[in-house]
Amino acid sequence: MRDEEKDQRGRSGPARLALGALSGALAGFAALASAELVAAAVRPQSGPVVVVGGASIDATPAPVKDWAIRHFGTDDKLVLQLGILAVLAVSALALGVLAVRFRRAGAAGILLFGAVGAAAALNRPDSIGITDALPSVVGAVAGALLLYGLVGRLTVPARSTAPESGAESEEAAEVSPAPEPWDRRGFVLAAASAAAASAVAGTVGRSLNGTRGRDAVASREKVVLPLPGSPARPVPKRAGLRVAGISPFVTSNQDFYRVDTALVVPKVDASGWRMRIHGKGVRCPATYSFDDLLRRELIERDITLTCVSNEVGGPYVGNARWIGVRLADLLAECGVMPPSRGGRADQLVARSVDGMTIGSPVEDLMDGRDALLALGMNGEPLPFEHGFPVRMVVPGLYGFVSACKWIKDIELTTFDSYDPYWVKRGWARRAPIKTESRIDTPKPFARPNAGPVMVAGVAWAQHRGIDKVEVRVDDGPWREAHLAAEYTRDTWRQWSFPWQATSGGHTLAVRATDRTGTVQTEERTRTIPDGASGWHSVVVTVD
Ligand SMILES: Nc1nc2c(c(=O)[nH]1)N[C@H]1C(S)=C(S)[C@@H](COP(=O)(O)O)O[C@H]1N2
Ligand SMILES: [Mo]
Repeated sequence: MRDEEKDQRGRSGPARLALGALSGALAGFAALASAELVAAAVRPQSGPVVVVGGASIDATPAPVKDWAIRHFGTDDKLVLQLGILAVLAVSALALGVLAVRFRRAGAAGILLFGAVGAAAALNRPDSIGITDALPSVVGAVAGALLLYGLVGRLTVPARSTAPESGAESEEAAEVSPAPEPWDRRGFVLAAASAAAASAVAGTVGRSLNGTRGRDAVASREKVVLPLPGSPARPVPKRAGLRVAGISPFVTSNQDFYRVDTALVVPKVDASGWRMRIHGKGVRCPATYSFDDLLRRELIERDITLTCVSNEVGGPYVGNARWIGVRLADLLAECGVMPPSRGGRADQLVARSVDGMTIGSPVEDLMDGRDALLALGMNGEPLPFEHGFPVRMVVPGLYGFVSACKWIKDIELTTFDSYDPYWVKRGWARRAPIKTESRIDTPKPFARPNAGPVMVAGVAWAQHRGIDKVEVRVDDGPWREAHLAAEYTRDTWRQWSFPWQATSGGHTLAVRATDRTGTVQTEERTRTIPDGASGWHSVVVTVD
């Protein structure tokens, strides 16, 4: 066996496949890095991982999404992106190995991923057109070319010494000195420069994407919220109980739960923001700027927001002080009538800059409750995560049927003619908040000492109000808890129950009664389609 033949054998073995895999990984890295750079030029939301992630979120069946929210909480988006990156990494390695044998197929595989990214980008609800496909396309082409080139270095340069004439070629090859088994130097050089170039492209893209929201950040910092014409009344001392471990009456912006489908938090520049009101029965459609809203009479209200995905005892409920414009006033100015007064539209569909659609009953929005277009939260402009510059907040309705963040459009329509985002995915069209209560302290599986133990928590039935909270220890009778003063019926209410704990294991349960006299039902239901029900209970061991 001649030397170069041996070399050739060796090269098609594991070492060459490993170098193929490395080429694949480099190509994948180059693809993502150049896509990031192009996305910075087009718009950050058009990057392949973001659009594929967004498409996955939209396509995820409701029960799976619910499970993800339950298990990963607000980290669900991070987990999703890491998942996508893992799939891409494995695919890149595999395509690299494939390319060692089938160079074109490997490169074509990368292009195929690019096509998937481009298709996802063009189908995003917030797509601004064909340019959204550019990051995926450019990235894939860069990756494919790199893979093709790198793998080329792994094979013997065919007849590196050009024969004098065709007839002699066979012989010439036989007698020529053994060619370099593969272009080792070329490969290392190309791989290293590709890695370096990708790192630079990726870093530049990242930082450009980061500065992209600068105008939005500046516009938010410039906002001065005027004093509300109708301020919230001060929270009475007796609305907050002094019990360690109880949810504070007002949830800070920091601690406020966040639930949305946005992989990249929309950064909207308030100075360019416009919101249109139009649709069925809108006599005079209108468009508002942020300043238009700031100049109007503002009202300030404490309203407790609840997510339909909140499990019994779960964390997706919070109470904030909102400042904003009364939505019913704007609607009335546009000539909108509630259905009970002959209005043609029974559903208001709010659209966000990221393509979310949220439908609320017009009747509820105009029945006198403080349905808000909120501009501020707990004394500052809305945080970006919570909908800057403007969002809706409606007492008594779950967030998915009322609380559109980053709102940009309000369309009056009917429930019969349009299903918004969540309804298309199996959630209810109408979803008033269910009467619920939660034990904040003691925590599950806590080990308090025998003797006096303060059991405490919150109860909510927004826009109906909480009238009674009862606590039950094991199979004992329901006993009334102490209720903190009610602030308004649109906020949650704290409660406490002094318990003489005896040693051993105990189950504490809580239930609330709302002002319509309805007792919180024991019947456990899932969150989908219209919110979880059931009693919250906590098991503790008393030492
Ligand atoms: N644009 C947009 N608005 C949205 C959502 C969303 O996914 N996108 N989620 C809704 C849901 S399900 C809830 S419960 C509330 C949560 O508001 P928060 O994140 O400020 O707590 O926002 C609502 N508004
Ligand atoms: Mo929600």
